[in-house]
Amino acid sequence: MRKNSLGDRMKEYERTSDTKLVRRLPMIVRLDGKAFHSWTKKSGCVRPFDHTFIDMMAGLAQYLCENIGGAELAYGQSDEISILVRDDQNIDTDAWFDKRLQKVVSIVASLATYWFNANNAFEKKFPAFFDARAFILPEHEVKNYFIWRQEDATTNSLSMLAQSLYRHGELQHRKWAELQDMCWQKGHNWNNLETVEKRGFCVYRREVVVEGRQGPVTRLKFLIDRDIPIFTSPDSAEWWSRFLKA
Ligand SMILES: Nc1nc2c(ncn2[C@@H]2O[C@H](COP(=O)(O)OP(=O)(O)OP(=O)(O)O)[C@@H](O)[C@H]2O)c(=O)[nH]1
Ligand SMILES: [Mg+2]
Repeated sequence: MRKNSLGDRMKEYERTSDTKLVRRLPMIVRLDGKAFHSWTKKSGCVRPFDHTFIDMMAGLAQYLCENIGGAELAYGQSDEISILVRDDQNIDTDAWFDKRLQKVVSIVASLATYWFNANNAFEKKFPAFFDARAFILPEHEVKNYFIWRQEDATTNSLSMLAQSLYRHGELQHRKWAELQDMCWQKGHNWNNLETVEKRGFCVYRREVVVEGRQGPVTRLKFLIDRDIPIFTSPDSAEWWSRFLKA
């Protein structure tokens, strides 16, 4: 074959944009609903927290964990889901799609878009789309990443509650305690919201007993946890230990 044939030249163009993330380091994949401010409105989502929508997002997180090789933990809040993916379980563990960035993000976004639309539980079914990004980070930042997203969830949660009770102009430049107080004045104590409304949900493997051929057997399955701890709390250290390397 002639060197520098048309195919070689085109493959070279492709190859230079085919980024691979570093092996054996934790990878985070985050997806986010595209223009969900309008999608939730058109679909008739209840404000401030719509449990049909939250259940769809939690079901989506479970589906993604089951379909992303190496997924260990998913954390969801609002219209976003972050997934911790590992490829360092054993010395010969393969990385999902070789950690090729374009493959990973395009497949995750299409898996999400497929599942979410196929399982849309609203009466008015508007098409929904997701973007996805993936990156690696040092082991000691894994927990901090999830703390960052959970703090965002908590701030959003109080804003969502306040926005459902007051006009936009009344809420500008208000501090956390002021917003809480304003909600309380209208009979809504933010502290008494459900955990999933205040800080999101997780999906991770837990033991379940299933019926095998020779009686009940224990299996590990990805399940939704709607009662997750505050990630910065010292009490959550044991909960975290199942996802973090020593
Ligand atoms: N009514 C209702 N809306 C929600 C709920 N959860 C999330 N949303 C909406 O989803 C939006 C998600 O915010 P963003 O992801 O920042 O904004 P976006 O409109 O999706 O825009 P892009 O992500 O940049 O495409 C929120 O601003 C809310 O409007 C819910 O439980 N009920
Ligand atoms: Mg969005």
